[in-house]
Amino acid sequence: MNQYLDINPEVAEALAQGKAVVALESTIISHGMPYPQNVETALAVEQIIREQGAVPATIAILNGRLKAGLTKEEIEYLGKQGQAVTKASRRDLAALVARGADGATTVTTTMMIAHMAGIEIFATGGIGGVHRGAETTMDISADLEELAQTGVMVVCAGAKAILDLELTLEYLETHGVPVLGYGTQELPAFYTRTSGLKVDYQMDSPEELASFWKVQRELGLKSGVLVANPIPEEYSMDAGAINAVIDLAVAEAAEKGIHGKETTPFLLAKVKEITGGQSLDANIQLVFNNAKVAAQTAVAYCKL
Ligand code: PSU
Ligand code: MN
Repeated sequence: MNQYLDINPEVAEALAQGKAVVALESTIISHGMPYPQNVETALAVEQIIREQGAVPATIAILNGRLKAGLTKEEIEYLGKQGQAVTKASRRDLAALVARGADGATTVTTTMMIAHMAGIEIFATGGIGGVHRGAETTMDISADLEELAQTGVMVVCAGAKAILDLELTLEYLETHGVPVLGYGTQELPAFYTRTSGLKVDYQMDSPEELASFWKVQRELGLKSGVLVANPIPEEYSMDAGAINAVIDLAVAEAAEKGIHGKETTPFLLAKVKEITGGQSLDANIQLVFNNAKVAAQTAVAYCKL
């Protein structure tokens, strides 16, 4: 057992008994949404996972400990800290642990810690990817590299059009990461159900996803898999309107010289600022929807 890892007792018991567990990230809490909606959403997501018969494990780094499963108080703490907490990617892990510091885990570090704990299914909102203009900035999220090397199924609502979605798919293809559309042939673009880009395979039920995952593991394929689950129709946004907002945000980031790990939080905050509450509502609903599919898949996977 990893000496730096604390598995919450409820999560540890579920894993020991072969029960369904779903990992959740914490950057979405600290950097992805404002307080108090971030805490309310994080707790509601855990509840949705429980209702499906699985155990939630929200992941973070607290006082230098890698945590798989947080208490309500710990979620509340991260939500209140917001952007004051370090956004922890792969390269931050050792420094934060060595210093006994806190870190909110991105998709990358959530996958890493989930994998250390033996959790194979993870639900989130959107992943990082290849940024627009990456041919000159080289800004490619570590999330894609993690998907290439860590065996965790990530259920998301696609990726935001703040990214170059076409290049993001190319990158995943090169690295052998399967992209599965849940009930769709198209890659959803977070706020919208379509992007005009095709996924590799359409899967229509949690059982189908679970069977796929079992084979992927048994074949010894070490990579993760990306499940792209479209936002429910009733919460989806108008593509023209949201894309115009995203274009403004991307232009402002370039003008201000925003780069590195600040880029994604800057773009997310800008989009939220311009669209007001509407994008936040959509964001919350799609996370709920992903949590449900991930939990149902985890339950189906345990039965195989
Ligand atoms: N995209 C979103 N919401 C998010 C993130 C991305 O729509 O909250 C967060 C996730 O934690 C993701 C991280 O792993 O940003 C990616 O950051 P970067 O692009 O710097 O790799
Ligand atoms: Mn980046």
